Amino acid sequence: MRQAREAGSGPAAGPARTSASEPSSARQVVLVVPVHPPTDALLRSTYQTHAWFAASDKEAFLREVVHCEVAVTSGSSGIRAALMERLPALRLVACFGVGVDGVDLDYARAHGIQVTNTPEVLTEEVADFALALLLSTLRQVPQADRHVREGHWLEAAFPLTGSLRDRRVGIVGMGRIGQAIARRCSAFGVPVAYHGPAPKPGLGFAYFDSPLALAQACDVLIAACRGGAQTAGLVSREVMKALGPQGCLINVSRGSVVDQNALVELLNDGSLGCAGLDVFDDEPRVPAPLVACPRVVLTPHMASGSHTTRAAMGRLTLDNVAAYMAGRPLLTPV
Ligand code: 8YV
Repeated sequence: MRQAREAGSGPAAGPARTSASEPSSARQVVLVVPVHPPTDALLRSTYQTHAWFAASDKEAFLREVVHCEVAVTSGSSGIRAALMERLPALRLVACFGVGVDGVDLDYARAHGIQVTNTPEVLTEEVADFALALLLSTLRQVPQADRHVREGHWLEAAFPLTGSLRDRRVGIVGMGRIGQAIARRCSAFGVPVAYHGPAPKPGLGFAYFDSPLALAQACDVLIAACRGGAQTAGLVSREVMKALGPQGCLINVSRGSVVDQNALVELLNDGSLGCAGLDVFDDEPRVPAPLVACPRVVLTPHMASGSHTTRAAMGRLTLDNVAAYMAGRPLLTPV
């Protein structure tokens, strides 16, 4: 088993790991999945990179990167323990994204592999997007756009829509993103309540100790919690039923948080009013019944996907890699 190192210690701080006969491990990076192209270009121009996702001969690839200490991946894909096991020199996994549910953190911890993510730089963007999705879903903005484009306005007025007025919003997950969503909802004049592992003193919003109790008190539910085993299925069939036929579910968290099969059934039988979804169980595959459902707004996991925010995420990812390479403390260790 590899030895755990002190947080932030990169090759410059550690004992010499290479000899003349060994290929140098310094300035080499494994790219696990494709990330933001400008960040990818910066990584490729700064380091010797090895793209796992593009390697046709995986065994030859693993021999080539046997001394690589750094891997870069996305928040949504992470890196599986099975791959970490095959990278014996791995010391840093730098995630382009705030979520690290795709990284086997227990494995990383047990093997002295540090993990970084990109918190804060995407908080406001994701919260903006949650509100965009909420208003688009309730007011049926994409459906109305299609009505105009397809010439139906010439035949009939667009039907009246639901509204954010008189709604009570429940937020599942009151971390940085949940709080940024709550601030926006307050500015829109709608009351907010929340559920999380524990109440957060000083926020001034009502706390409910289960998603079901929250859904019973609200008619809009916004999932903004982290993904992973702890939150899998948190928005269950019962929770969505409690939102009711006028209820609205928004998900900017992870597909795993919502029981997707139950969601489809409840939308189709009218037990749940509408949904706005940026994340899905098996991305980029979206079940046909969701695609066919007229009361759903679907977006391709893009809440953080603006030029500005993805560039900031890229800078932070690169800064973490550079800190590791220089033996400095990591900026945003998980
Ligand atoms: C990104 C995300 O879409 O931050 C996260 O956890 O899921 C997103 O912001 C993703 O990391 C980009 O690949």
